[in-house]
Parts: sequence; C-alpha cells; structure tokens
Amino acid sequence: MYTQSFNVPDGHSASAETATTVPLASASQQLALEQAQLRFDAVIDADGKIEPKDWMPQAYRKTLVRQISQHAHSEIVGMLPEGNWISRAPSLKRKAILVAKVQDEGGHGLYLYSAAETLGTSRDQMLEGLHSGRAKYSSIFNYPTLTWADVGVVGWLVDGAAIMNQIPLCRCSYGPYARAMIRVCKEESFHQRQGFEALLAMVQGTQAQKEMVQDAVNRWWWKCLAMFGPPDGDSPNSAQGMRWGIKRISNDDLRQKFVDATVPQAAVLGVTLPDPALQWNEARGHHDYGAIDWDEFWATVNGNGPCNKERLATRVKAHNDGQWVRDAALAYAEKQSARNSAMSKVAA
Ligand code: BYC
Repeated sequence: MYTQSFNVPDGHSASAETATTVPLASASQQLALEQAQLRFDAVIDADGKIEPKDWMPQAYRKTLVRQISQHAHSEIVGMLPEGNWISRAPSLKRKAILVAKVQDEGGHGLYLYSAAETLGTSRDQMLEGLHSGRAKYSSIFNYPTLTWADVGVVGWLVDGAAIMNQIPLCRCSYGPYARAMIRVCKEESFHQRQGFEALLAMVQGTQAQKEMVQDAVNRWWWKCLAMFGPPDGDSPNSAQGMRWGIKRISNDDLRQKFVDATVPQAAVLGVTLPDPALQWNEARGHHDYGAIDWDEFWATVNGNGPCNKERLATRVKAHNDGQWVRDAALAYAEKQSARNSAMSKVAA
C-alpha cells in the first residue's frame, strides 16, 4: 500500500477528529479522497490498469508526464540523425526502408503526445518544453551518424536497446501508455531487424565496408549501454516508478539483458564489441562488462554532447517552418465549422 493521504494522529479516531475540528464538507472530501486513494492502491496492487478518468495521485500523474515527455521527445529528435541519411541511402530499397522507419518514429512521438494529453498536458505544452531546452530526450540522439554503417548500427543497437526498455512498458500500469507501447514495440522490432540486416549485407561486402561497420560499432556501443539510464543506486526515479508499476525492470537489469542478447548477435556479424572486460561469467550466468563513462553521459544529458545544440536548432526550425501547415489546417477547420453551422441553421 502506498497511501499518504490520510494521517490520523495517534490516540484520535477519524470520527472524533471529524466531530471536533474538521468542517463537514472538508471531512467528506477527505473521506472521498481516502477512498479514491484506496481504490488506486488496490488497482496497482492487483497489477491492474489506471485509466485517464480514474483518480490518481498527483505524483503518479507527474511521473508519467515526465517519462512520457522524455520518451515522446526521444522519438521526435530520434528522427533527425537517421533523417540525415534519407537522401544518401545506397539503394532504393534502403531508402524506402529508412523513410518508413523515420515515419514510424514520428508516429510513435504522436501516440505518446496523445498519451500525455490524457493526463492533462497538451501537445503544445510538451513541444514548448522541448523547444525551450527544458525537457529531456534520450542522450543517444546527441551523437552524429557519420557513415551509412551508423544507420545500420542505430537500428541494430539503438533500436535494440529501445525495445529492451520498451517491452516492459507494454505492462505499464497507465492504460494509454501501455497500449501505445504495444504498437511501438512491434514497429521497433522491424527497426532493429532492418538495422541488423543492413549490417549483415555490409559485413559480407568489401574490407572497407567491414571496417566501416566496426568503426560505427566502436563509436555507438558505450553510448547504447548508457541509454538505459544511471546505475540503479543513482537513479532517483526508479524506486517509486517500480512501486507504481510504471517501470517494471531496473536500469541495470535491462542493461544486462541488452548486453547478454547483443553478444551473440555481434558474433553473427563478426564484429568486436569494444570492451576488453566483456566476458561470460559462469557464476552469474551473465556477461560481465566494463565501466561506463557516466561523466560523459551526464554532460550529454545536460546539453553538452556533440550534437545537442544542432539537434535542438534543427527541431525548432522544422517546427517554425511547419507553421503554415498548422495555420492552413486551422483555417480549414474554421471554414468547415462555419459551413456546418450555416447548414444546420438552414435545416432548422
Ligand atoms: N537520456 O531516475 P532515472 C527511442 C534521465 S529510445 C537522457 O533512472 P527514470 C528511439 C531521466 O529522465 C529512448 N536522460 O529516471 C529509439 C531522469 O531525469 P528527470 C527513449 C536520461 O525515468 C530509436 C534522470 O536521468 N525511450 O525512443 O526512472 C529511434 C535520472 O534517471 C537517460 C524512453 O524514454 C537517457 N538515456 O528512468 C527513435 C523509454 N536516462 O526525468 C527513438 C521510456 C535517464 O528526472 N523511459 N535519464 O529529469 C524510461 O524507461 C525511463 O524514463 C528511463 C529513465 C529508463 C529512460
């Protein structure tokens, strides 16, 4: 039980408190609040779903908005590093796949903005947070995609890490977020596979292509491990997120699952993961891996990674350049509504 709302001092019964000090209206409000909290706790304890119209504690709502905001913005900013390669894809097939993938990410951002709307935070508010630099998005999108192999590695490793993190979110306690994640995960799975398949084609190519793949893996590996967030001991939001059933698996456990799943895939590709400490630990039944550079991670999260400024500037420009589309859509909606009300007056 996580109830914080009703605190009766020792030696007092709730009814004595009501009779002497608390005005009637506020006592009944307090009772209703207590019952709502109990209902919320019972749903969480039973591993059920909280829906938009259900009562929820403010802190639960705030945590969800924080996480969904971070997630939605990651999808939107995540379109940029790969979008840069659409005009340079090496074949029509690769171009079609990449266009579809980038469009999917735009769609994921929109489902997630809609999920946040059900919590009372509008898309405009979310976008204002992103464009002003206040809202976070994943650290991973602040690194450059230097070659075509980077596009494959982003699919294989970045989307691979994203799926690992997002599959448990399909069981998140907040209904709209959990349901959005089911479709997102299906699409992410295609993203991961297309990346792996693109790399498989490259490693069967020339020596220069193989080297390009290895170079991209070297540059992205550690950044992908950091994507799962700080170690559990330094993760301020984990404990509460897990108690509320928003987060199901801890940052470190997901990171470990990702390492264990990726090592055999790297062997199929014939690439080396750039970590001399990476080895199977029989006793743990997992791979050990080396230390992540958390200073570099936090510098990037706090706005000082190699591409933070460029990503934000590109996003703000895209938003501003799209103003005419929003204006046109609004003008059309107003025209339609004026026409409909004129028609209904005629009919009456
Ligand atoms: N980058 O207490 P913690 C994708 C922040 S993939 C930036 O552990 P929490 C995609 C964290 O927000 C990526 N910031 O937090 C893939 C918190 O700061 P605030 C998106 C990070 O929430 C391919 C602070 O560090 N996926 O979309 O319990 C193509 C302390 O962390 C990062 C999601 O967002 C990071 N890597 O756990 C296109 C999935 N890691 O908010 C797109 C949903 C941590 O207190 N999100 N921080 O100011 C989650 O599952 C969780 O929010 C996290 C963090 C695991 C990321």
